[in-house]
Amino acid sequence: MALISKIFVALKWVFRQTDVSIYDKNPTKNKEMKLQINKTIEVQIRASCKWNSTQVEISEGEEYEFIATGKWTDFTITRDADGYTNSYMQLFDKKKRAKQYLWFALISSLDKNEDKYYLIGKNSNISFNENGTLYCFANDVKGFYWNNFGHLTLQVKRIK
Ligand SMILES: [Ca+2]
Repeated sequence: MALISKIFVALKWVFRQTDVSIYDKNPTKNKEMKLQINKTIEVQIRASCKWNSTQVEISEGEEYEFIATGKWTDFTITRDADGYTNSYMQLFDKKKRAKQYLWFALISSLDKNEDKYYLIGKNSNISFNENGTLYCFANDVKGFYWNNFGHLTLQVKRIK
């Protein structure tokens, strides 16, 4: 058991070294910005990060198109932004952050609001009726981000 936990600590370290987002390297550049209509930006959403800031500032009445590519890994299960479930994980459904959505589905929130989550998944259009900075995360239990690896690439396009 001790050996297994050492292996995971080592794995976690390796992934941290190889999967560092640009935000970690440039914390001073972490400034919010407004997207113009029809403009697209691309951001990395890390599986091990509870709140990935996209830096996109959203205002009430705006609509965005999201396209997420790539795969990320929950412990041993590698999936895309639409997430997954299975009979074992269903036992813990009540513990995940956005209970109504699948495990490891790509979820967003404005200003880290934990009372209102938006499902992004692989592809979606969302109209927002509130203001705030867009944050994203892999749907998981709060204390279990340590065994998450990899990242998705998310394109955020303002369409209205
Ligand atoms: Ca996990």
